[in-house]
Amino acid sequence: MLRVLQADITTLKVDAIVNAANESLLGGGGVDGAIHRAAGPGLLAECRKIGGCPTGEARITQGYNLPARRVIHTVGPVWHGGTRGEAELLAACYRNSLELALHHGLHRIAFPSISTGVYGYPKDAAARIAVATVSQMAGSSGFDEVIFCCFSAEDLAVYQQVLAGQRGPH
Ligand code: AR6
Repeated sequence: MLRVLQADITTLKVDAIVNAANESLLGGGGVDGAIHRAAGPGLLAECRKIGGCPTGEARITQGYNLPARRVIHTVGPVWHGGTRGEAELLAACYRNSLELALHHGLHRIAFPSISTGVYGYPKDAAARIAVATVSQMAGSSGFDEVIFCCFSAEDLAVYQQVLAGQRGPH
């Protein structure tokens, strides 16, 4: 089941929240900074041991002081105009994060809008990829709930529009 809501992802009590990280996995600004602040120093210590993550892939850690049990860290593409495989890499982030969740028996998972902040991916195009990729996978496998967690009212409106379009006029 797909859901969209407006919230701070660090407050969600789900099996796993997804972090829009960078390749170092050592923290940063945006949602990454918020997740590290809320989780506490244990998260950074575990991330250091992982030793980084290539763009499009995903890695899993514990949730430490977060209400979510686990954090799935994925690295979205930097937007360069769309000609450097950004769409495929963004889809891979969603796919690899969901595969990791399934592998660890995590059935309620929340995503932020990966790459649409500092990394500059156009919001509408990114939401279409997020919804299409998650619907393809979540439909056929054992997820109870996949949440698109929007930070702003503007992002919420974008996702609502994409989801409405996907459900179609029929
Ligand atoms: N809860 C949910 N969504 C949030 C939160 C929050 N607490 N805070 C921000 N967002 P960004 P990126 C939204 O920039 O574009 C970091 O420095 C935000 O409004 O966090 O993938 C990393 O270390 C936007 O919609 O991630 C990387 O260096 C979305 O999260 C780089 O930024 C993603 O924005 C990654 O850039």
